[in-house]
Amino acid sequence: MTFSNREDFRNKGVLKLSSVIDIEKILDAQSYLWQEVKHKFSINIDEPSTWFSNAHNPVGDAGAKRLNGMGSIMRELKASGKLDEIERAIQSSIDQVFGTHTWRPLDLWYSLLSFPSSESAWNVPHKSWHCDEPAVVGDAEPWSLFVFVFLDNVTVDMGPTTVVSGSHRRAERLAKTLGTQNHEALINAFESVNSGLFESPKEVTLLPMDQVLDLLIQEDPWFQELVEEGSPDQRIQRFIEEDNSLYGIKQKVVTLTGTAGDIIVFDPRCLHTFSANVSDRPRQVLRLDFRRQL
Ligand SMILES: O=C(O)CCC(=O)C(=O)O
Repeated sequence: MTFSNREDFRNKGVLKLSSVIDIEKILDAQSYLWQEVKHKFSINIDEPSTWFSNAHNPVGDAGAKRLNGMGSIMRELKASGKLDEIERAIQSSIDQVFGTHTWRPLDLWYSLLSFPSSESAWNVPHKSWHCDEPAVVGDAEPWSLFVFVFLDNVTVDMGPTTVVSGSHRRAERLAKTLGTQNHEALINAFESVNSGLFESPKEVTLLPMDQVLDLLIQEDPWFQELVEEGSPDQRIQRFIEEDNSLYGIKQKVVTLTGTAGDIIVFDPRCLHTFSANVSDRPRQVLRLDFRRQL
């Protein structure tokens, strides 16, 4: 069971762990979060008329509207200890899957709160696909794990993060032939998650994250189509429902949906992007990152 979870994560770059956090703790965290949001932005979750009363915040294009300025709220929530019990529950599930003392959380929590947008139908997004870590040759694991924490039920229409599962392995494969050395600046920029991993950073061969999408597009029309517009029916069929693979690696768009109390562990080398929240509820998701232990 544990082994298969780890294998699944290794293959897909995404792993859902259900009911990790007790619902009472989730409801407490929800209420702390919204108290702060109300205090700082005069936004009340139960009163949609308050969500956009400030024309400049939430910000973002038609698809995804987020609150600028959530960083200080998340820092205060973390410092107050109000997220500690949730963090312990997450750590214990991570330990069960990956082994104790293999991954430890950073101090930083992120808010991925997003508000309903003006778009009417959900579609597989075509914009802003990116990776958040380079693919390092000889390293089957990322430097960090992103853990998405569901404070509420999140369905597809609520603008879940979308991920190309398997794409981290396609990036690894490309890195073997097209990776280069002398990326000290890039490696140093990730010091909070990779310090101590490399004796000689300039000799590390890697594929920087800003090269991955273009190279995938060059070798595979599936990725070319991914970044082009199309109707929801056609794109959902092509990218979510159909099975596709190349070089023995399955690729599929998966949506990070879940139930309050679930977590999803994500490999930041996978291509991913936001999607439009076309529902009438804010998406209540937080993110906590873990780093590899030496
Ligand atoms: O808000 C989203 O769904 C996108 C999240 C994302 O890109 C990230 O957490 O790195």
